[in-house]
Amino acid sequence: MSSLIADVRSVLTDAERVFGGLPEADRLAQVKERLDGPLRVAIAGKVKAGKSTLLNALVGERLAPTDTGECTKIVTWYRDGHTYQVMLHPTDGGAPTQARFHRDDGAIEVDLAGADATDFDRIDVSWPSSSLRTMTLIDTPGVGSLSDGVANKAFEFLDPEEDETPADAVLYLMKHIHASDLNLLEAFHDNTVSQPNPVNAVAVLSRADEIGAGRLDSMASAHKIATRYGEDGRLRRLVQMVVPVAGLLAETGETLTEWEFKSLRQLADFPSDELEPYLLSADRFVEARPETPLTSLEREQLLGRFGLFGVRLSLALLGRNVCESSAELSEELIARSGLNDLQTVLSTLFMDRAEVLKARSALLAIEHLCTEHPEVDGVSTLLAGIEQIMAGAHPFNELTTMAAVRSGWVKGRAADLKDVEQLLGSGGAAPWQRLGLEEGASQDEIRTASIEALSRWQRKAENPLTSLDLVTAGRVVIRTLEGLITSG
Ligand SMILES: Nc1nc2c(ncn2[C@@H]2O[C@H](COP(=O)(O)OP(=O)(O)O)[C@@H](O)[C@H]2O)c(=O)[nH]1
Ligand SMILES: [Mg+2]
Repeated sequence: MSSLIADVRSVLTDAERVFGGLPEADRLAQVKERLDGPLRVAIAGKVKAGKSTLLNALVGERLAPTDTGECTKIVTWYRDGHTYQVMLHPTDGGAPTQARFHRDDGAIEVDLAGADATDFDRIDVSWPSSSLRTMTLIDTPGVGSLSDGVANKAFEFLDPEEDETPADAVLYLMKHIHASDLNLLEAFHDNTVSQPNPVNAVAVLSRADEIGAGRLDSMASAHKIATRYGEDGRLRRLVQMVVPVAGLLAETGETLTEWEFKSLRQLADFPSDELEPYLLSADRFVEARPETPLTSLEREQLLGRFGLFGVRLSLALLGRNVCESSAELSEELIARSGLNDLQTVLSTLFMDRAEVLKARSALLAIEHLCTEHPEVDGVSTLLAGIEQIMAGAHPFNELTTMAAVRSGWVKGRAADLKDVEQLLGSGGAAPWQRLGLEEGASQDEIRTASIEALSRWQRKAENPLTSLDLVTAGRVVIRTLEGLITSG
């Protein structure tokens, strides 16, 4: 792994020599900074898919403004920093300027000083936050139903044809599968390291609590639907998996206030058979008779923070004394929102592979610079060097092979294909995950399982009845297993 990073750094040094003294050298400095920095994860999807809400849940703070507002039309980066600072990057390529901002209910409202949202390419927020230390999060405006200008901007951002991809990985939020969702995903992927590549994308079935119209089994239904989506051939080609998340519940769980807890407590103490009819719809809940606890306005406020499902769930948890303090309620809401599951997925699929994903982005960026400037001396040697790493580096071969299997291009028995995917790390890159062992498996167990899998795949690769594609995939698997055995 680190030899890959070393190779990439050496290409970068060569590139610095080739572009030395030219204005493009700046771009290389950015590539270098990016290689050293946290993984960049973009949150994409249609307007109102719940992107900003989920971003806040991941950060654990209400930073990104939700719903509409001028600033939600601009791509916004949230990164860890020593100070609280907001920079505006003008569309015309001019120098970024520092902006004033205030917080509205936590959300950072940036003062554009009378300028238009289209005047800016991006907003860069630096914010001291431990969650952002390992991962820079990029909130995107979302495609569809807003003005065309904004939609185009989101496409440009995600489409690597326009520039090197600004993100190393992407979380794609969707409420339902629409044809246009699939096109957007395809636009994000590139053909350089591989064919359309599911390795750096995970889909989130967002606003999962709304699936069962507020019923308490909503999340169970959402899990079933997510599993079904995850088996859909078109989606498998594009994302690693589909995770259901109720972002609003997660965000509120992370930022629960004492007032909210007390208000829910009051509602939970009210006779439940009298309250029940008002919990059937949002309108009824807000317009409930005056003798129910809280004012209409307060109930509406709760609804905005919890959603109908969240209110019902909280009342059930408090009523049955499952939760007795705001800390307990908060923990329970987060667990039931699916946020913890998403975080596990992010850490096994993205963070554990951060070096490979960053190396990939860096090579793509240098390659892009080279193809833009074929006239510069030494560019063709650089391109050949990049090509060599792309084709030869084992971590990239793993990614390419995994993508090929998931795309249905490799023919073979379902069990074999599943075995290939797992060994290549589709369920996590740690040795125990690849070998399907328990977490904490000993070196001996890992070694034994690796040797067993190795001889299995050697036999398959030599079997004349194995399809040529599967033999090729099998060779990559064999190389992975040899690595596990020698490093163990
Ligand atoms: N019920 C429910 N509402 C949500 C959820 N996530 C977001 N919303 C609401 O959907 C609206 C749009 O959310 P936002 O995060 O701004 O979506 P974005 O346009 O994709 O960034 C807001 O009113 C949110 O409160 C969710 O998980 N459940
Ligand atoms: Mg938003």
